[in-house]
Amino acid sequence: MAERVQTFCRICEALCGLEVETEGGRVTAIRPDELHPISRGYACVKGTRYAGIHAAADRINYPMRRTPTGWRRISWDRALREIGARIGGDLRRRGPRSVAMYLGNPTFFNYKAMLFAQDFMAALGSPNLFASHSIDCNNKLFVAEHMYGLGMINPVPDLDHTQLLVCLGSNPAISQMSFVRAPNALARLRGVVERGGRVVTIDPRRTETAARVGEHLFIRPGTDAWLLLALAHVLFAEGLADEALLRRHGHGLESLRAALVTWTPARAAALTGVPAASIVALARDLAKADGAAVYMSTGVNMGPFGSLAYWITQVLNFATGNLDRRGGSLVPRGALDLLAFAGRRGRRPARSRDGRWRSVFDALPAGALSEEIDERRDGIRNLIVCAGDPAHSIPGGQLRPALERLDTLVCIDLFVSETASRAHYLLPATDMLERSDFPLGTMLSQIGAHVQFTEAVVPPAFERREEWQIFGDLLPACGVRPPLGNLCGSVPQINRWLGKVSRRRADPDHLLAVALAAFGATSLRQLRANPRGLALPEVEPGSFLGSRVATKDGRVDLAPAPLLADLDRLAAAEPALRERIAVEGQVEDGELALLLIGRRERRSHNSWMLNNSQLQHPPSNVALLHPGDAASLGLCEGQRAELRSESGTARLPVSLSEDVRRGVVVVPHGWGHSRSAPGQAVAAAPVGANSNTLIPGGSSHLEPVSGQAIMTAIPIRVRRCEAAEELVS
Ligand SMILES: Nc1nc2c(c(=O)[nH]1)N[C@H]1C(S)=C(S)[C@@H](COP(=O)(O)OP(=O)(O)OC[C@H]3O[C@@H](n4cnc5c(=O)[nH]c(N)nc54)[C@H](O)[C@@H]3O)O[C@H]1N2
Ligand SMILES: Nc1nc2c(c(=O)[nH]1)N[C@H]1C(S)=C(S)[C@@H](COP(=O)(O)OP(=O)(O)OC[C@H]3O[C@@H](n4cnc5c(=O)[nH]c(N)nc54)[C@H](O)[C@@H]3O)O[C@H]1N2
Ligand code: SF4
Ligand SMILES: [Mo]
Repeated sequence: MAERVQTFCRICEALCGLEVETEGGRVTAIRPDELHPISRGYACVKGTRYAGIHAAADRINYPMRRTPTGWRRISWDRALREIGARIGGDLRRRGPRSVAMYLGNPTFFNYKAMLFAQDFMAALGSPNLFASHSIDCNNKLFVAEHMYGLGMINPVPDLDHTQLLVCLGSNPAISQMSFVRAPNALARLRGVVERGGRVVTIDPRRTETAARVGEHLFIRPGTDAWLLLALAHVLFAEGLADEALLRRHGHGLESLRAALVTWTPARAAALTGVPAASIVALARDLAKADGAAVYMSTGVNMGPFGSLAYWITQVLNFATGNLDRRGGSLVPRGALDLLAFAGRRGRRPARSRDGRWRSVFDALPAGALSEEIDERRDGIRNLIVCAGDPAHSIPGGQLRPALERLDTLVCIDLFVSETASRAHYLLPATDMLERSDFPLGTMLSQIGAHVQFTEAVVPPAFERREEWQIFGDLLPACGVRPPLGNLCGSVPQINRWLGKVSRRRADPDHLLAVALAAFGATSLRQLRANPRGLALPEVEPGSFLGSRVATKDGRVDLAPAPLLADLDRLAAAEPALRERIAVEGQVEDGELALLLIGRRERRSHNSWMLNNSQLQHPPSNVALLHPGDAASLGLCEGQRAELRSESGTARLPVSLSEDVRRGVVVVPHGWGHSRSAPGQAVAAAPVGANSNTLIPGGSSHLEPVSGQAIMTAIPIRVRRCEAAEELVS
């Protein structure tokens, strides 16, 4: 008999409501949930075609061990025993630093995996936890820690009430944004304009968003910090900053004001390409608007000055009175008092072996991982990768040979990713339809407060297992006894007690029920009774400043020392940037110097949605160029160009578009999977190139303040391929 159940998508932060039809434990259809209170019938194709992931022919369904002749299926018992013996042996011989873990993006949409993975590493005593947030948003987490006292405090633009949204480095129409839960983000942006407000997109490309809503300003990639500083400069120079407010709820105002003096609109205009008059006008509009929000996302995070940019973004919102106000940016509370919860779970910051990098949000920079893998004392010898494809997603090619040097590489994944193709063991994970879940990782990104719990829609197929179980079983297999209170130990411990008196077994959802009872705005029982979730009280404007700022003195740090110091690096970058600008557009030896940026596509998702056979993908990714730049290279639509950087070379067909700023080339990420075949049959089929081949990696290419990998505004040289070369992919 067909059954319909409500759940929510956990591919991106929108968490759209889905309605899944099942028959006999099989998924027969996935539709947007028309009655969902937040997504209101919206869902994108990645969610509605998720059956192509759930039932993919090339899913990992059993534990596998690599042998000289290929993958061999083994039992779970044997896999855990063997991995435990290898890791446990190194732990005893070489110490805890010999074991590392990399958590990829889907981990943070999977509350059990996220918590158990962290506790697994804590039980080993290893500081070597790496995570995808350092190739995504480390700058935000770092700045939030310094300004607000906790990495998880990132004010969210109040899209449904704002009168002026300034959006830098984000393409909401395609991505649904980051650090914001806003399903159908484009409709919300249109709503701003329909209310008589404005949306200003600042991006080197007139994006799908900018083409559909509001106004657009082209900016030279990598220069946002100058623009933002100039906006702040105008506010203070013209007396538009609310200094009384800044003094009441912040400290460091004098240092901030002094630091802003030299960063004028004229200085910014020369480097950003945004006219000084536009900068001055925008600053005044921000001060005047009845609710304004400056928002930035990965296009700025991944730039060379992402931390400076996020700092000044916060300053702009605060100084215009728009932090903690309706129509400005608000700090949600979530269904679980995470700030209280986090205080209890806080781990001490870790350092990389050479002391150079400090952990941000509990993880060391992934861009430095390859350098930590070696035979030397304290070198990493064993790596567990959970829901990530670091070989594909981290810039540069350094990690691939480093993975080959490991004694043990274990991948817990759905597919044989580029990383997993190098593993010694593959462990089959459940997908989002096969497990219960609670949106812990995204809880503070949501203003219209709502929380949903989902049961597993179907039982795990084949021998797929949840990550929490794997970590819980692997720990004793490594010969490690978890300390009291460690999640990996507590569920098995409770079950040992329960086993004596009852047939019931505990799982992490029981612990969630306890956490909700202690810190929650609702209970798990109520959530289970309401499968479309529950509305919670709206976050009240005025509830953050003076009450929930988590710094020692309860006030916002307006001028954190590492950010003030980084202004010198910004100033020092100017001469080279000016030189670059002077020769922009000049062809030399048949080559043009351009800046590489990325983009996301509707049907792809980071490295892995090309595996979805239910989604039609074009045969290759393309390099987007302005027609003027293409003409100067003699390139026509569809012809192949060679792109070359200090780190690598890629050949791609070009596509011409007036929507791209001159001097810029755009290559979407997530393509070029040929290395991972066999195992990723679908993804390996389209050709294309991995943009990370062109982006230099390693710790010398990390933003020095936060350890965020620099992945946009990458200098490259582009030339037309000769006819013979066009045949080579
Ligand atoms: N050049 C360039 N590089 C980028 C980016 C870019 O824009 N340009 N974007 C960056 C960003 S924002 C991010 S977040 C990172 C992502 O970097 P990663 O997190 O390293 O990579 P993903 O592509 O998200 O890989 C996710 C993996 O998890 C698997 N998976 C999916 N669901 C599950 C699950 O439920 N359980 C388990 N165990 N596995 C699962 C998928 O099969 C896939 O192999 O990439 C970054 N890299
Ligand atoms: N369809 C789809 N949706 C996704 C994803 C996906 O892969 N596919 N990934 C998800 C993930 S993990 C994340 S983190 C979010 C990210 O969500 P967003 O941050 O919105 O990511 P993008 O859509 O890549 O938008 C980044 C924008 O920055 C611009 N940009 C590049 N360099 C610069 C610069 O120097 N300055 C400025 N001002 N702009 C610049 C690019 O042109 C691009 O339009 O999306 C999520 N949603
Ligand atoms: S926008 Fe698409 S991928 Fe993101 S949660 Fe909604 S359905 Fe899933
Ligand atoms: Mo991301």
